Amino acid sequence: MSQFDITEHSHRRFNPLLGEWVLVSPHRSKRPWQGQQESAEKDTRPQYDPTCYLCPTNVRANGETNPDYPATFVFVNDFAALQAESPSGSFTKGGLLRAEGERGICKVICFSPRHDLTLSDMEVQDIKQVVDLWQEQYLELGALEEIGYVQIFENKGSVMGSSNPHPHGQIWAQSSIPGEPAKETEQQEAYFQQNGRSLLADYLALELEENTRLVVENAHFVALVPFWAVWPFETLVIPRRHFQHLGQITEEEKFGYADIMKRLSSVYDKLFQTSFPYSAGIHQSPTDGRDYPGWHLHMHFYPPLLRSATVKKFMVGYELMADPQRDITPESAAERLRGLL
Ligand code: H2U
Ligand code: ZN
Repeated sequence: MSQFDITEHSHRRFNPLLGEWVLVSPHRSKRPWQGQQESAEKDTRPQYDPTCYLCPTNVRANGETNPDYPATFVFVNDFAALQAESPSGSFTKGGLLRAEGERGICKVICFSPRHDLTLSDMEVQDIKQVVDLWQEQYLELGALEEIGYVQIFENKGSVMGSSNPHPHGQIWAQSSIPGEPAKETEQQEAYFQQNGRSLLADYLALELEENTRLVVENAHFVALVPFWAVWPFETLVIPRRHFQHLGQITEEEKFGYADIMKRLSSVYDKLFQTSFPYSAGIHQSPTDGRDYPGWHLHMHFYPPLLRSATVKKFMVGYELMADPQRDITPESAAERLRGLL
């Protein structure tokens, strides 16, 4: 038998942020494809769409009129999945049937008044204002007694379930800490307790040394395809400085963040010559009043596209039943993205 080669042979990779494994099958990326093709999204949108519920001056589903906002705009989601006034309480039976009331606040954030833009088209100066708003919202919502965690995210493209092409994201803030950030909390705090350093700072140092999975970087942030990536062109955006949450980011770092967002989304758009769909989200420390010295803020980009604007990756079969799996290696995905800079 030949010697184990990570670029050729099936292997499992460990995700230290979640404490979970991913199956990587590099040889399998050569298989033919005759399955479903997603239709590519045509991008010919007007600057202002009179039927868009996010454009300035338009009326939303609940009858409210959006102001004529010049930059960003935030409002409470008219169809919120979580409500602040929801009664607390719990239900249990036999230890196996368990339910707990969950309170929260859901908001929608418009990144720009322009209906036709996405983050990749926006000026760094304007994206920085989105970062300002994320910071303000994290601090405002996180300060509320009943809020233990604030999730900021963006669904981009109809294939990711976005209901509207107007550039926007969402915030769901809730009383408990949901699954993914709870796992990341456990892993990061355990690592910090053991090593006295941040897991992601140590990981970033390794990646800078290996220099095979980096995509774009500037003085404050690095975007890379993580060693344990599940989605074909998944990336992780990590600030070079170890800080827990957006309340601690400096003005200069905010510009660095905006610059990385612009450059990364531009590279993504070039990959399959399409407005690249993804779900992206910021993970940062919980706001339940506890101290989380190990937490290192970061952002995940999970794009579903695999080999063209029309062929996406499915999470089915083995992945639903066992572990996530990928064919093209994170190293080759990073190389392809870097080549588009
Ligand atoms: P998505 O495109 O990611 O679904 O986000 C849009 C959100 O906007 C969605 O959660 C809300 C939906 O509930 N919405 C309003 O709050 N008001 C409206 O008039 C329509 C949609
Ligand atoms: Zn619009």
